[in-house]
Amino acid sequence: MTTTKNQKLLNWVAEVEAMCTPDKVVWCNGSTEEYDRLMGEMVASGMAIKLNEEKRPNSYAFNSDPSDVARVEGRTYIASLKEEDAGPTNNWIDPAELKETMKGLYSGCMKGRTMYVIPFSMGPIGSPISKIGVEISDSPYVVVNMHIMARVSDKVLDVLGDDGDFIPCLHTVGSPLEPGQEDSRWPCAPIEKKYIAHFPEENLIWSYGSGYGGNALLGKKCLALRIASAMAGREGWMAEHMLILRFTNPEGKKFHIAAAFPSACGKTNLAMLQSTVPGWKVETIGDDIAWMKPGPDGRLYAINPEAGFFGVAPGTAEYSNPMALASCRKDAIFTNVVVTPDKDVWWEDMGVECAGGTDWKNNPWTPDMKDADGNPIKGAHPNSRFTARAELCPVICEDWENPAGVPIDIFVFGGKRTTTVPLVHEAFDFNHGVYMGATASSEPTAAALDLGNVALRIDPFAMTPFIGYHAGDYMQHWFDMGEKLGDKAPRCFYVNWFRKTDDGKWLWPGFGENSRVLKWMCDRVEGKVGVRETPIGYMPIDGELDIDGLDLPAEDWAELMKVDTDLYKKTVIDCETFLQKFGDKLPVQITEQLENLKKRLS
Ligand code: GTP
Ligand code: SPV
Ligand code: MN
Repeated sequence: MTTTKNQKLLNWVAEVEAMCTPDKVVWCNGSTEEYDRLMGEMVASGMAIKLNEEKRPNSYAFNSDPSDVARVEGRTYIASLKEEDAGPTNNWIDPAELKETMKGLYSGCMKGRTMYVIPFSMGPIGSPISKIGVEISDSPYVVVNMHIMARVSDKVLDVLGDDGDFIPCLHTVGSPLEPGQEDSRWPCAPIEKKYIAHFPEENLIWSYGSGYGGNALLGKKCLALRIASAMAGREGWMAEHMLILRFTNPEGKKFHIAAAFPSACGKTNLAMLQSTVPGWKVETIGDDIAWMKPGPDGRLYAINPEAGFFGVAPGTAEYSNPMALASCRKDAIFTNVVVTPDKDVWWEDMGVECAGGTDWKNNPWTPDMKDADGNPIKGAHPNSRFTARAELCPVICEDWENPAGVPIDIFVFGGKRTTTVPLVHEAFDFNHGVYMGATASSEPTAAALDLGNVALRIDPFAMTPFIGYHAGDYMQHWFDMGEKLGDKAPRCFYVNWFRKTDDGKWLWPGFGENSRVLKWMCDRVEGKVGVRETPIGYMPIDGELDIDGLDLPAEDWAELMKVDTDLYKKTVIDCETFLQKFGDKLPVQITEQLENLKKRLS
């Protein structure tokens, strides 16, 4: 039951109940009691595994259905009233038609299940910058994850009051149960029935058929990026797929950096990096999403709307990201990892040996197992994830929940490029930085299921799957923000931690050593170091980006710092082809930047 008198909310809940016909409705309050009760029920039903209380207190593991392991971009829709408002990077269906189709699917979809009503706040509860959402879901897994990722509480309903507005987020796993029918361990619908739908003009989200991550935890990608980016475009702020960190120098001067890398390209790692530069320290503010607004002093201020980390498990190790490991030492949820015989968790490149256990498909597994082609069988899915409370991160910044946000000094763009793109370069000016962001490119990762066999994806601002409107208008919005911020706009840089040698080894050590690159950026902001001009941007003068003490052969460093104009020309052709899709919505500033770049490269 609920005490809310908010009529819009009560009407919506009643409507959804009538359409989805659950066995019962439960209003969630975010309490520990609620969390423990749902986990208890899921352990009893076999959906969750309670981990070893001594090794991993208050933590649980889940295995998804093998078909439901990541976001599904091909089934994600921006259903704006007009097709041209969704633009060339989004899937579009007429909203009336999509609602008809989805209502057909929603009809009776929660039969045999409990319908949870989850009031949540993205951003600190009650802060003027925060947004209130209410997710309706028939997945208890969604409820417990939302407890960690968003702020679920009765207090949200107090703030909402009798006539406050909220963003309705409707979710179902799309798997009704007939009387007596046994539930599957991870109910979901087949891919062709999945819909992750957004109605940007109505601030409305409808998700059907998936229980996983960004498809189901609707506060995250659906609300805080797709719906929020559309709002931000209308209202003059920014909602970006960016980590936020504070980098403090030995004198105590603070720099704030926001960085956009595509999914599974290093945001969580950079956000909690252990600096190897003596006296310099990183503190985490956010690892995935930034909401930014110009502040009273004309600078751009950022907050992290989330309350937890939904991080990529594989590769998270003591040597790579000890702060992420520490964040999931207790109170954590693991999805699609190995569960060891002593009921702890393991994944590939965790930096510790594992004799075997139960793999992400719930089968007995040992590390020597091979598939039919002789390749090792992975114990954890490449997109397996941990859900961890941000406040457990040992380097969480004291200002991480400050509703005023932190002033951004530096924007960083990037992606995974095993060739072509050097370790770091700087934009000539803000508009050039926007061009860099708009043409950022990356090789595909396991974070989305259906990208197909593309070798390279141009991924503007790492936002391609998350822009809730026309990507050309979105790019224009970036230029407009630059104009508004003037000389207070952040400095822009482009990085690539992922260059490989011909025999497949990383050229750059990465992880903590990335602090050397961040320090060079801060030195640039302070005017302490110079640059050499290249066709693609400013690059470090030899010796000014400190690589002392690294085991880095001179020829590898030269490779990391090289601008191969022939390879770059190819990338520019790919970018141009991509940008042509924008037609007359392509900002003139982009065309200008592209022409200038071509001239510099020729
Ligand atoms: P999403 O949560 O999907 O948005 O991903 P993310 O951008 O937060 O990526 P994350 O930090 O989780 O990193 C993804 C993968 O890249 C992990 O397997 C990391 O170990 C690896 N990685 C991150 N930083 C580096 C780096 O500097 N060098 C190398 N070689 N790998 C890295
Ligand atoms: C991403 O894919 O960028 C993620 C994971 O952060 S998910 O929440 O599934 O979108
Ligand atoms: Mn992400």
